[in-house]
Amino acid sequence: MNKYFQKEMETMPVEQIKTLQEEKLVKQVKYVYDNVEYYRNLMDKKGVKPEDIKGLDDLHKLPLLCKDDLREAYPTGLLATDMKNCVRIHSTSGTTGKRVVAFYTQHDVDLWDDCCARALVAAGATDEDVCHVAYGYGLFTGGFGLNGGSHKLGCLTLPMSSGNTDRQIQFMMDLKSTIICCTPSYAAYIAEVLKEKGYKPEDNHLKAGIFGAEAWTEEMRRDIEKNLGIKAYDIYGLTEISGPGVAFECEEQKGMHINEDHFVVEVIDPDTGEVLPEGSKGELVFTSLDKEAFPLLRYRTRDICVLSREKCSCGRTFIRMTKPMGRSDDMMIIKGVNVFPSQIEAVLLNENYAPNYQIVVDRVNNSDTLDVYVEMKESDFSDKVKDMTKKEKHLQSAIKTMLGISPKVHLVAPKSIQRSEGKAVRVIDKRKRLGINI
Ligand code: DLL
Repeated sequence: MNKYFQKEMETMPVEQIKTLQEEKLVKQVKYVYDNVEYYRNLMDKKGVKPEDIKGLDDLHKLPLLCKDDLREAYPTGLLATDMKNCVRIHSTSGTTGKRVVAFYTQHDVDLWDDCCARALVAAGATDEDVCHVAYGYGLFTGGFGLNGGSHKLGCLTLPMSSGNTDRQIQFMMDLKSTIICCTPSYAAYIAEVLKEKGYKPEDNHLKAGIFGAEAWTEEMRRDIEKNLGIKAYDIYGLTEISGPGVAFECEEQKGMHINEDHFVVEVIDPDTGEVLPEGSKGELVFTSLDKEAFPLLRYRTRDICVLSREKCSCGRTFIRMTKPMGRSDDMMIIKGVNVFPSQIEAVLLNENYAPNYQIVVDRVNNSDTLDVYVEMKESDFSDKVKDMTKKEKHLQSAIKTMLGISPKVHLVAPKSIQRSEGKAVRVIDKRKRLGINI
């Protein structure tokens, strides 16, 4: 069984990776300057010319690019090639403002497929596997991305898309799916429905799952692994930088290897934009190295992570990123305290609740309120008010210990919180209606 999809790249000595990145970077910067007026203007404003970028040490001289730039340049302002050379678009699921549209040439799709194939192989997949892709297909990159990787590897690909969970289960059982790719929240839901239908974890043929596109905790990983009887791997990516497969987990499950032959990564202080030394916690910034249609230089992801160059026992030499610790724009400030939904999720799973919850933030009489709605498991459900109140108080105090502020916890009936088939909506921040800048 092959341990790597592209061994030469994935295990290249670090010094060589850096040399490769330098060569590609110089070319990509010139290509962007020559072909993307929007970015050329930003560089001119900063007084940087392509000749000033001779290697990785010069990267910080380039202007940072953020989502607002992409919105401003919508739809084609950052396109670097003629539209006739493009074969596909994808788009973000943004609910506010203009969507972001990313373009791909065939070359871009090929590289992206490689990245996803690497992720599949790292999760133990071979061409003998049946790869069940239950990420959404369409403008979202999840379905097509993993589909492309699965094809390239030669798996039998089931392009299920998300939703219609009964049909997912029927195909999974009848066609003996061995690898499942979907959001972690959908995997948890599929596991729940399997259980309801009377299946035990050992009844399915799955051996691994490739889950990403949203924040999920180690506790949730253990839950999914137990309930589906699989090993659960993380995968990271974003539409602007291609889609899933920018980084992927190996059997170590200690952070995700970033495909450094295609992307350079930096970590910056989200407030000042200053580049931070390796090992610091900060915002991830990516620079594409060999894209044709939608190359982005120094794109701010808003994802907060730590990078590590520590040697990995899997043999891959690509730098690793931690699971994003929430997005800097996912972070809620409640009563002045920074709160990430993942902190609340970790408490709930530690306390043996299922990952079905919703967080509602509001402001009443000028004071922030935090309500956490948590679904009971069937087995824990009680119609005795006293029992429920005791459980709510216990959870309230566990969350207070984690966050430092006290939420109001509401235990709600099993199945009363809407399940997600794609990215779960965990937070409703009602303060937005007050025009508060949150
Ligand atoms: O979510 C691409 C993707 C599809 C990744 C399938 C993995 C699997 P967007 O819709 O553009 O693209 O959202 C990108 O999702 O900036 C992160 O905040 C978040 N995200 C993606 N992967 C992870 C992950 C896809 N593994 C945004 N853990 C990113 C936590 C993730 N957050």
